[in-house]
Amino acid sequence: MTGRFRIERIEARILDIPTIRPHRLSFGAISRQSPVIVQLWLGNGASGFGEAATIGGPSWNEESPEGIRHAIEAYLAPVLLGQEGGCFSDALDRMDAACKGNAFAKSAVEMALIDAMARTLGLPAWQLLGGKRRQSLPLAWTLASGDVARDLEEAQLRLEQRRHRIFKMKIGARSPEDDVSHVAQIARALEGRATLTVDINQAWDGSTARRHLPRLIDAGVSLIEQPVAKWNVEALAVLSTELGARACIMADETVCTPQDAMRLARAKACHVFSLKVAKHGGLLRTREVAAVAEAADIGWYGGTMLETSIGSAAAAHVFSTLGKQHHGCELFGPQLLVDDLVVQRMEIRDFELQLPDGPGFGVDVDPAQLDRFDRARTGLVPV
Ligand code: MUC
Ligand code: MG
Repeated sequence: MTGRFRIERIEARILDIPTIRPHRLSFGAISRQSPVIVQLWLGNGASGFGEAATIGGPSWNEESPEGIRHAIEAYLAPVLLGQEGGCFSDALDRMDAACKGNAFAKSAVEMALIDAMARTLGLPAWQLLGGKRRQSLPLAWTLASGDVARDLEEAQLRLEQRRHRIFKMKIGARSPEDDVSHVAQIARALEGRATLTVDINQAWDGSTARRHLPRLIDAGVSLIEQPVAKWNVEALAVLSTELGARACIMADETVCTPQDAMRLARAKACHVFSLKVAKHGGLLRTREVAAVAEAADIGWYGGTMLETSIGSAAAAHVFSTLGKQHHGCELFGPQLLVDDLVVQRMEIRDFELQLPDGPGFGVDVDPAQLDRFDRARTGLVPV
């Protein structure tokens, strides 16, 4: 080994970036994102960036920005330093041997490694991930202000700008009756012009979901994400059977590992997987989960953890390599943040996100923006 591609240095920092408006989910509202940004250098001086974003600290799942950074610095970086950069699967094995779980932390490191290798080879990352099959994907926007008038104003503007015509509504914080009424008002106002989906983020039990989901479908909702707790595969299976002719049930929190994917497929518990690079533990494992979906005749959706343009572009690269049975993507994180970390954002044209085709993930990080939002400089400002 010449040392050219040896992994030389790995750094992780936490940034705090405010959102353009409070983003309300079933488990709370967020007013900032705190992505962990990883930079990884190879022996030849080339470097790449990775990102792991959580939603509401450790509210969405077990990992928090502080825990992710600690796992990277204390356990993941030490087992990779000095190793051959091009051996991606070996790097995953080493990280797994050193550290159980911690999928988000591993994904940020693997992302930075793949970006660094692709950049030093002068290739877009999709070339190291099986090759692209598409240049763009329909892009959803999430309506989560909690207010019907504000949600409608956002939706109208995005339709006029030809940016989004798939709208996902985050529900589950209020009573199911209030949620149904909120969604129905939006559905009536957008009828014939947009596709509507809902994400309940595990808030309902099985019987609440059986009672209220048909009313959401009557209102015009066609894709229903994670209505029940992540462990409740049995309820997902019942809902998929009962509602399958009229709408699709999508698993999000329930589907993290390839083994989760197998379990859902065997139980016929959903029609779609929401794929997210962070929860699967990286780009290669996202492809493994997608392979189970394809083999089981389950569709996929390009999910987000509201990453900046670094993590969103990485996700766009792996999504570009996947099969045809998709429901678009929601890589809108950069637009929800007051500012971004890259020189130029990915283009959105004719309701589709365009794949950035330059070297690595095709976006160039602005170091001044990293410094501007770095928690080590700003301190953690309460919001
Ligand atoms: C989730 O559970 O899907 C993604 C988009 C959004 O608005 O919230 C997230 C998390
Ligand atoms: Mg979700």
